[in-house]
Parts: sequence; C-alpha cells; structure tokens
Amino acid sequence: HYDGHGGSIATEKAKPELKKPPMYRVVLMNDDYTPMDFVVEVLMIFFNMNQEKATQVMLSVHTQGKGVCGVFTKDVAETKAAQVNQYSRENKHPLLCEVESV
Ligand code: TYC
Repeated sequence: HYDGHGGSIATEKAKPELKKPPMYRVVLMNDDYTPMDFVVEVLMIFFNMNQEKATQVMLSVHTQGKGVCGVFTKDVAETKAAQVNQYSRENKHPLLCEVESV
C-alpha cells in the first residue's frame, strides 16, 4: 500500500539489488534505395527473426517510415545498431539503424 513517499510497503524493499535496467529501442529507418531483400536479411541476421517476421517488420518500416527491431539494454542496443550500420555500409546501402530510449 501507499507509504507516503512515493514507494509502497508491498514493493519498496523487495529485491532492491535487482532493479530493471533502462531499455532502448533499436529502430530501422526507411529509405528509397535499400533493397527489401537486404532489409529482410539484416532483420534475420541481427535480430534473429524468421523470414516471415522479418518481411512483416520490413514492410511496416517501408510503409510507416520507421519501425522497431527490438528492445534491449543500452550496450546491446548500441552494439546491434552499429553492427547493422557497418554491414549496410559494407554492402553500399544507405540503410540507417538508430537507438532511442523507451
Ligand atoms: N523503401 C525500400 C524500397 O522500396 C525498402 C526499405 C524497407 C528500405 C525498410 C529501408 O528500413 C527499410 N526498396
């Protein structure tokens, strides 16, 4: 119940060493040049999606302008975004992957 200083008697002392870390969205941006097949490949390689799920997310990014690939801790999110951007540059595609806090 309410404890008068923003916590609760039921939860404030429960496992104080196990706080949830802040989470970050990894988002893919649409562009006019990256081939759809390449985006699907990226989602399968770096976000462990099957072809059906990857196609669904790719088409959502294509239609909506951007889309969430996954939600991770800060270090994992930043590593995945950097890996996607490096892989895209290596393959001469402008595909852009960004991190935003949830
Ligand atoms: N718009 C691209 C095309 O028509 C496909 C695409 C989808 C590109 C998603 C980027 O994040 C992206 N070839």
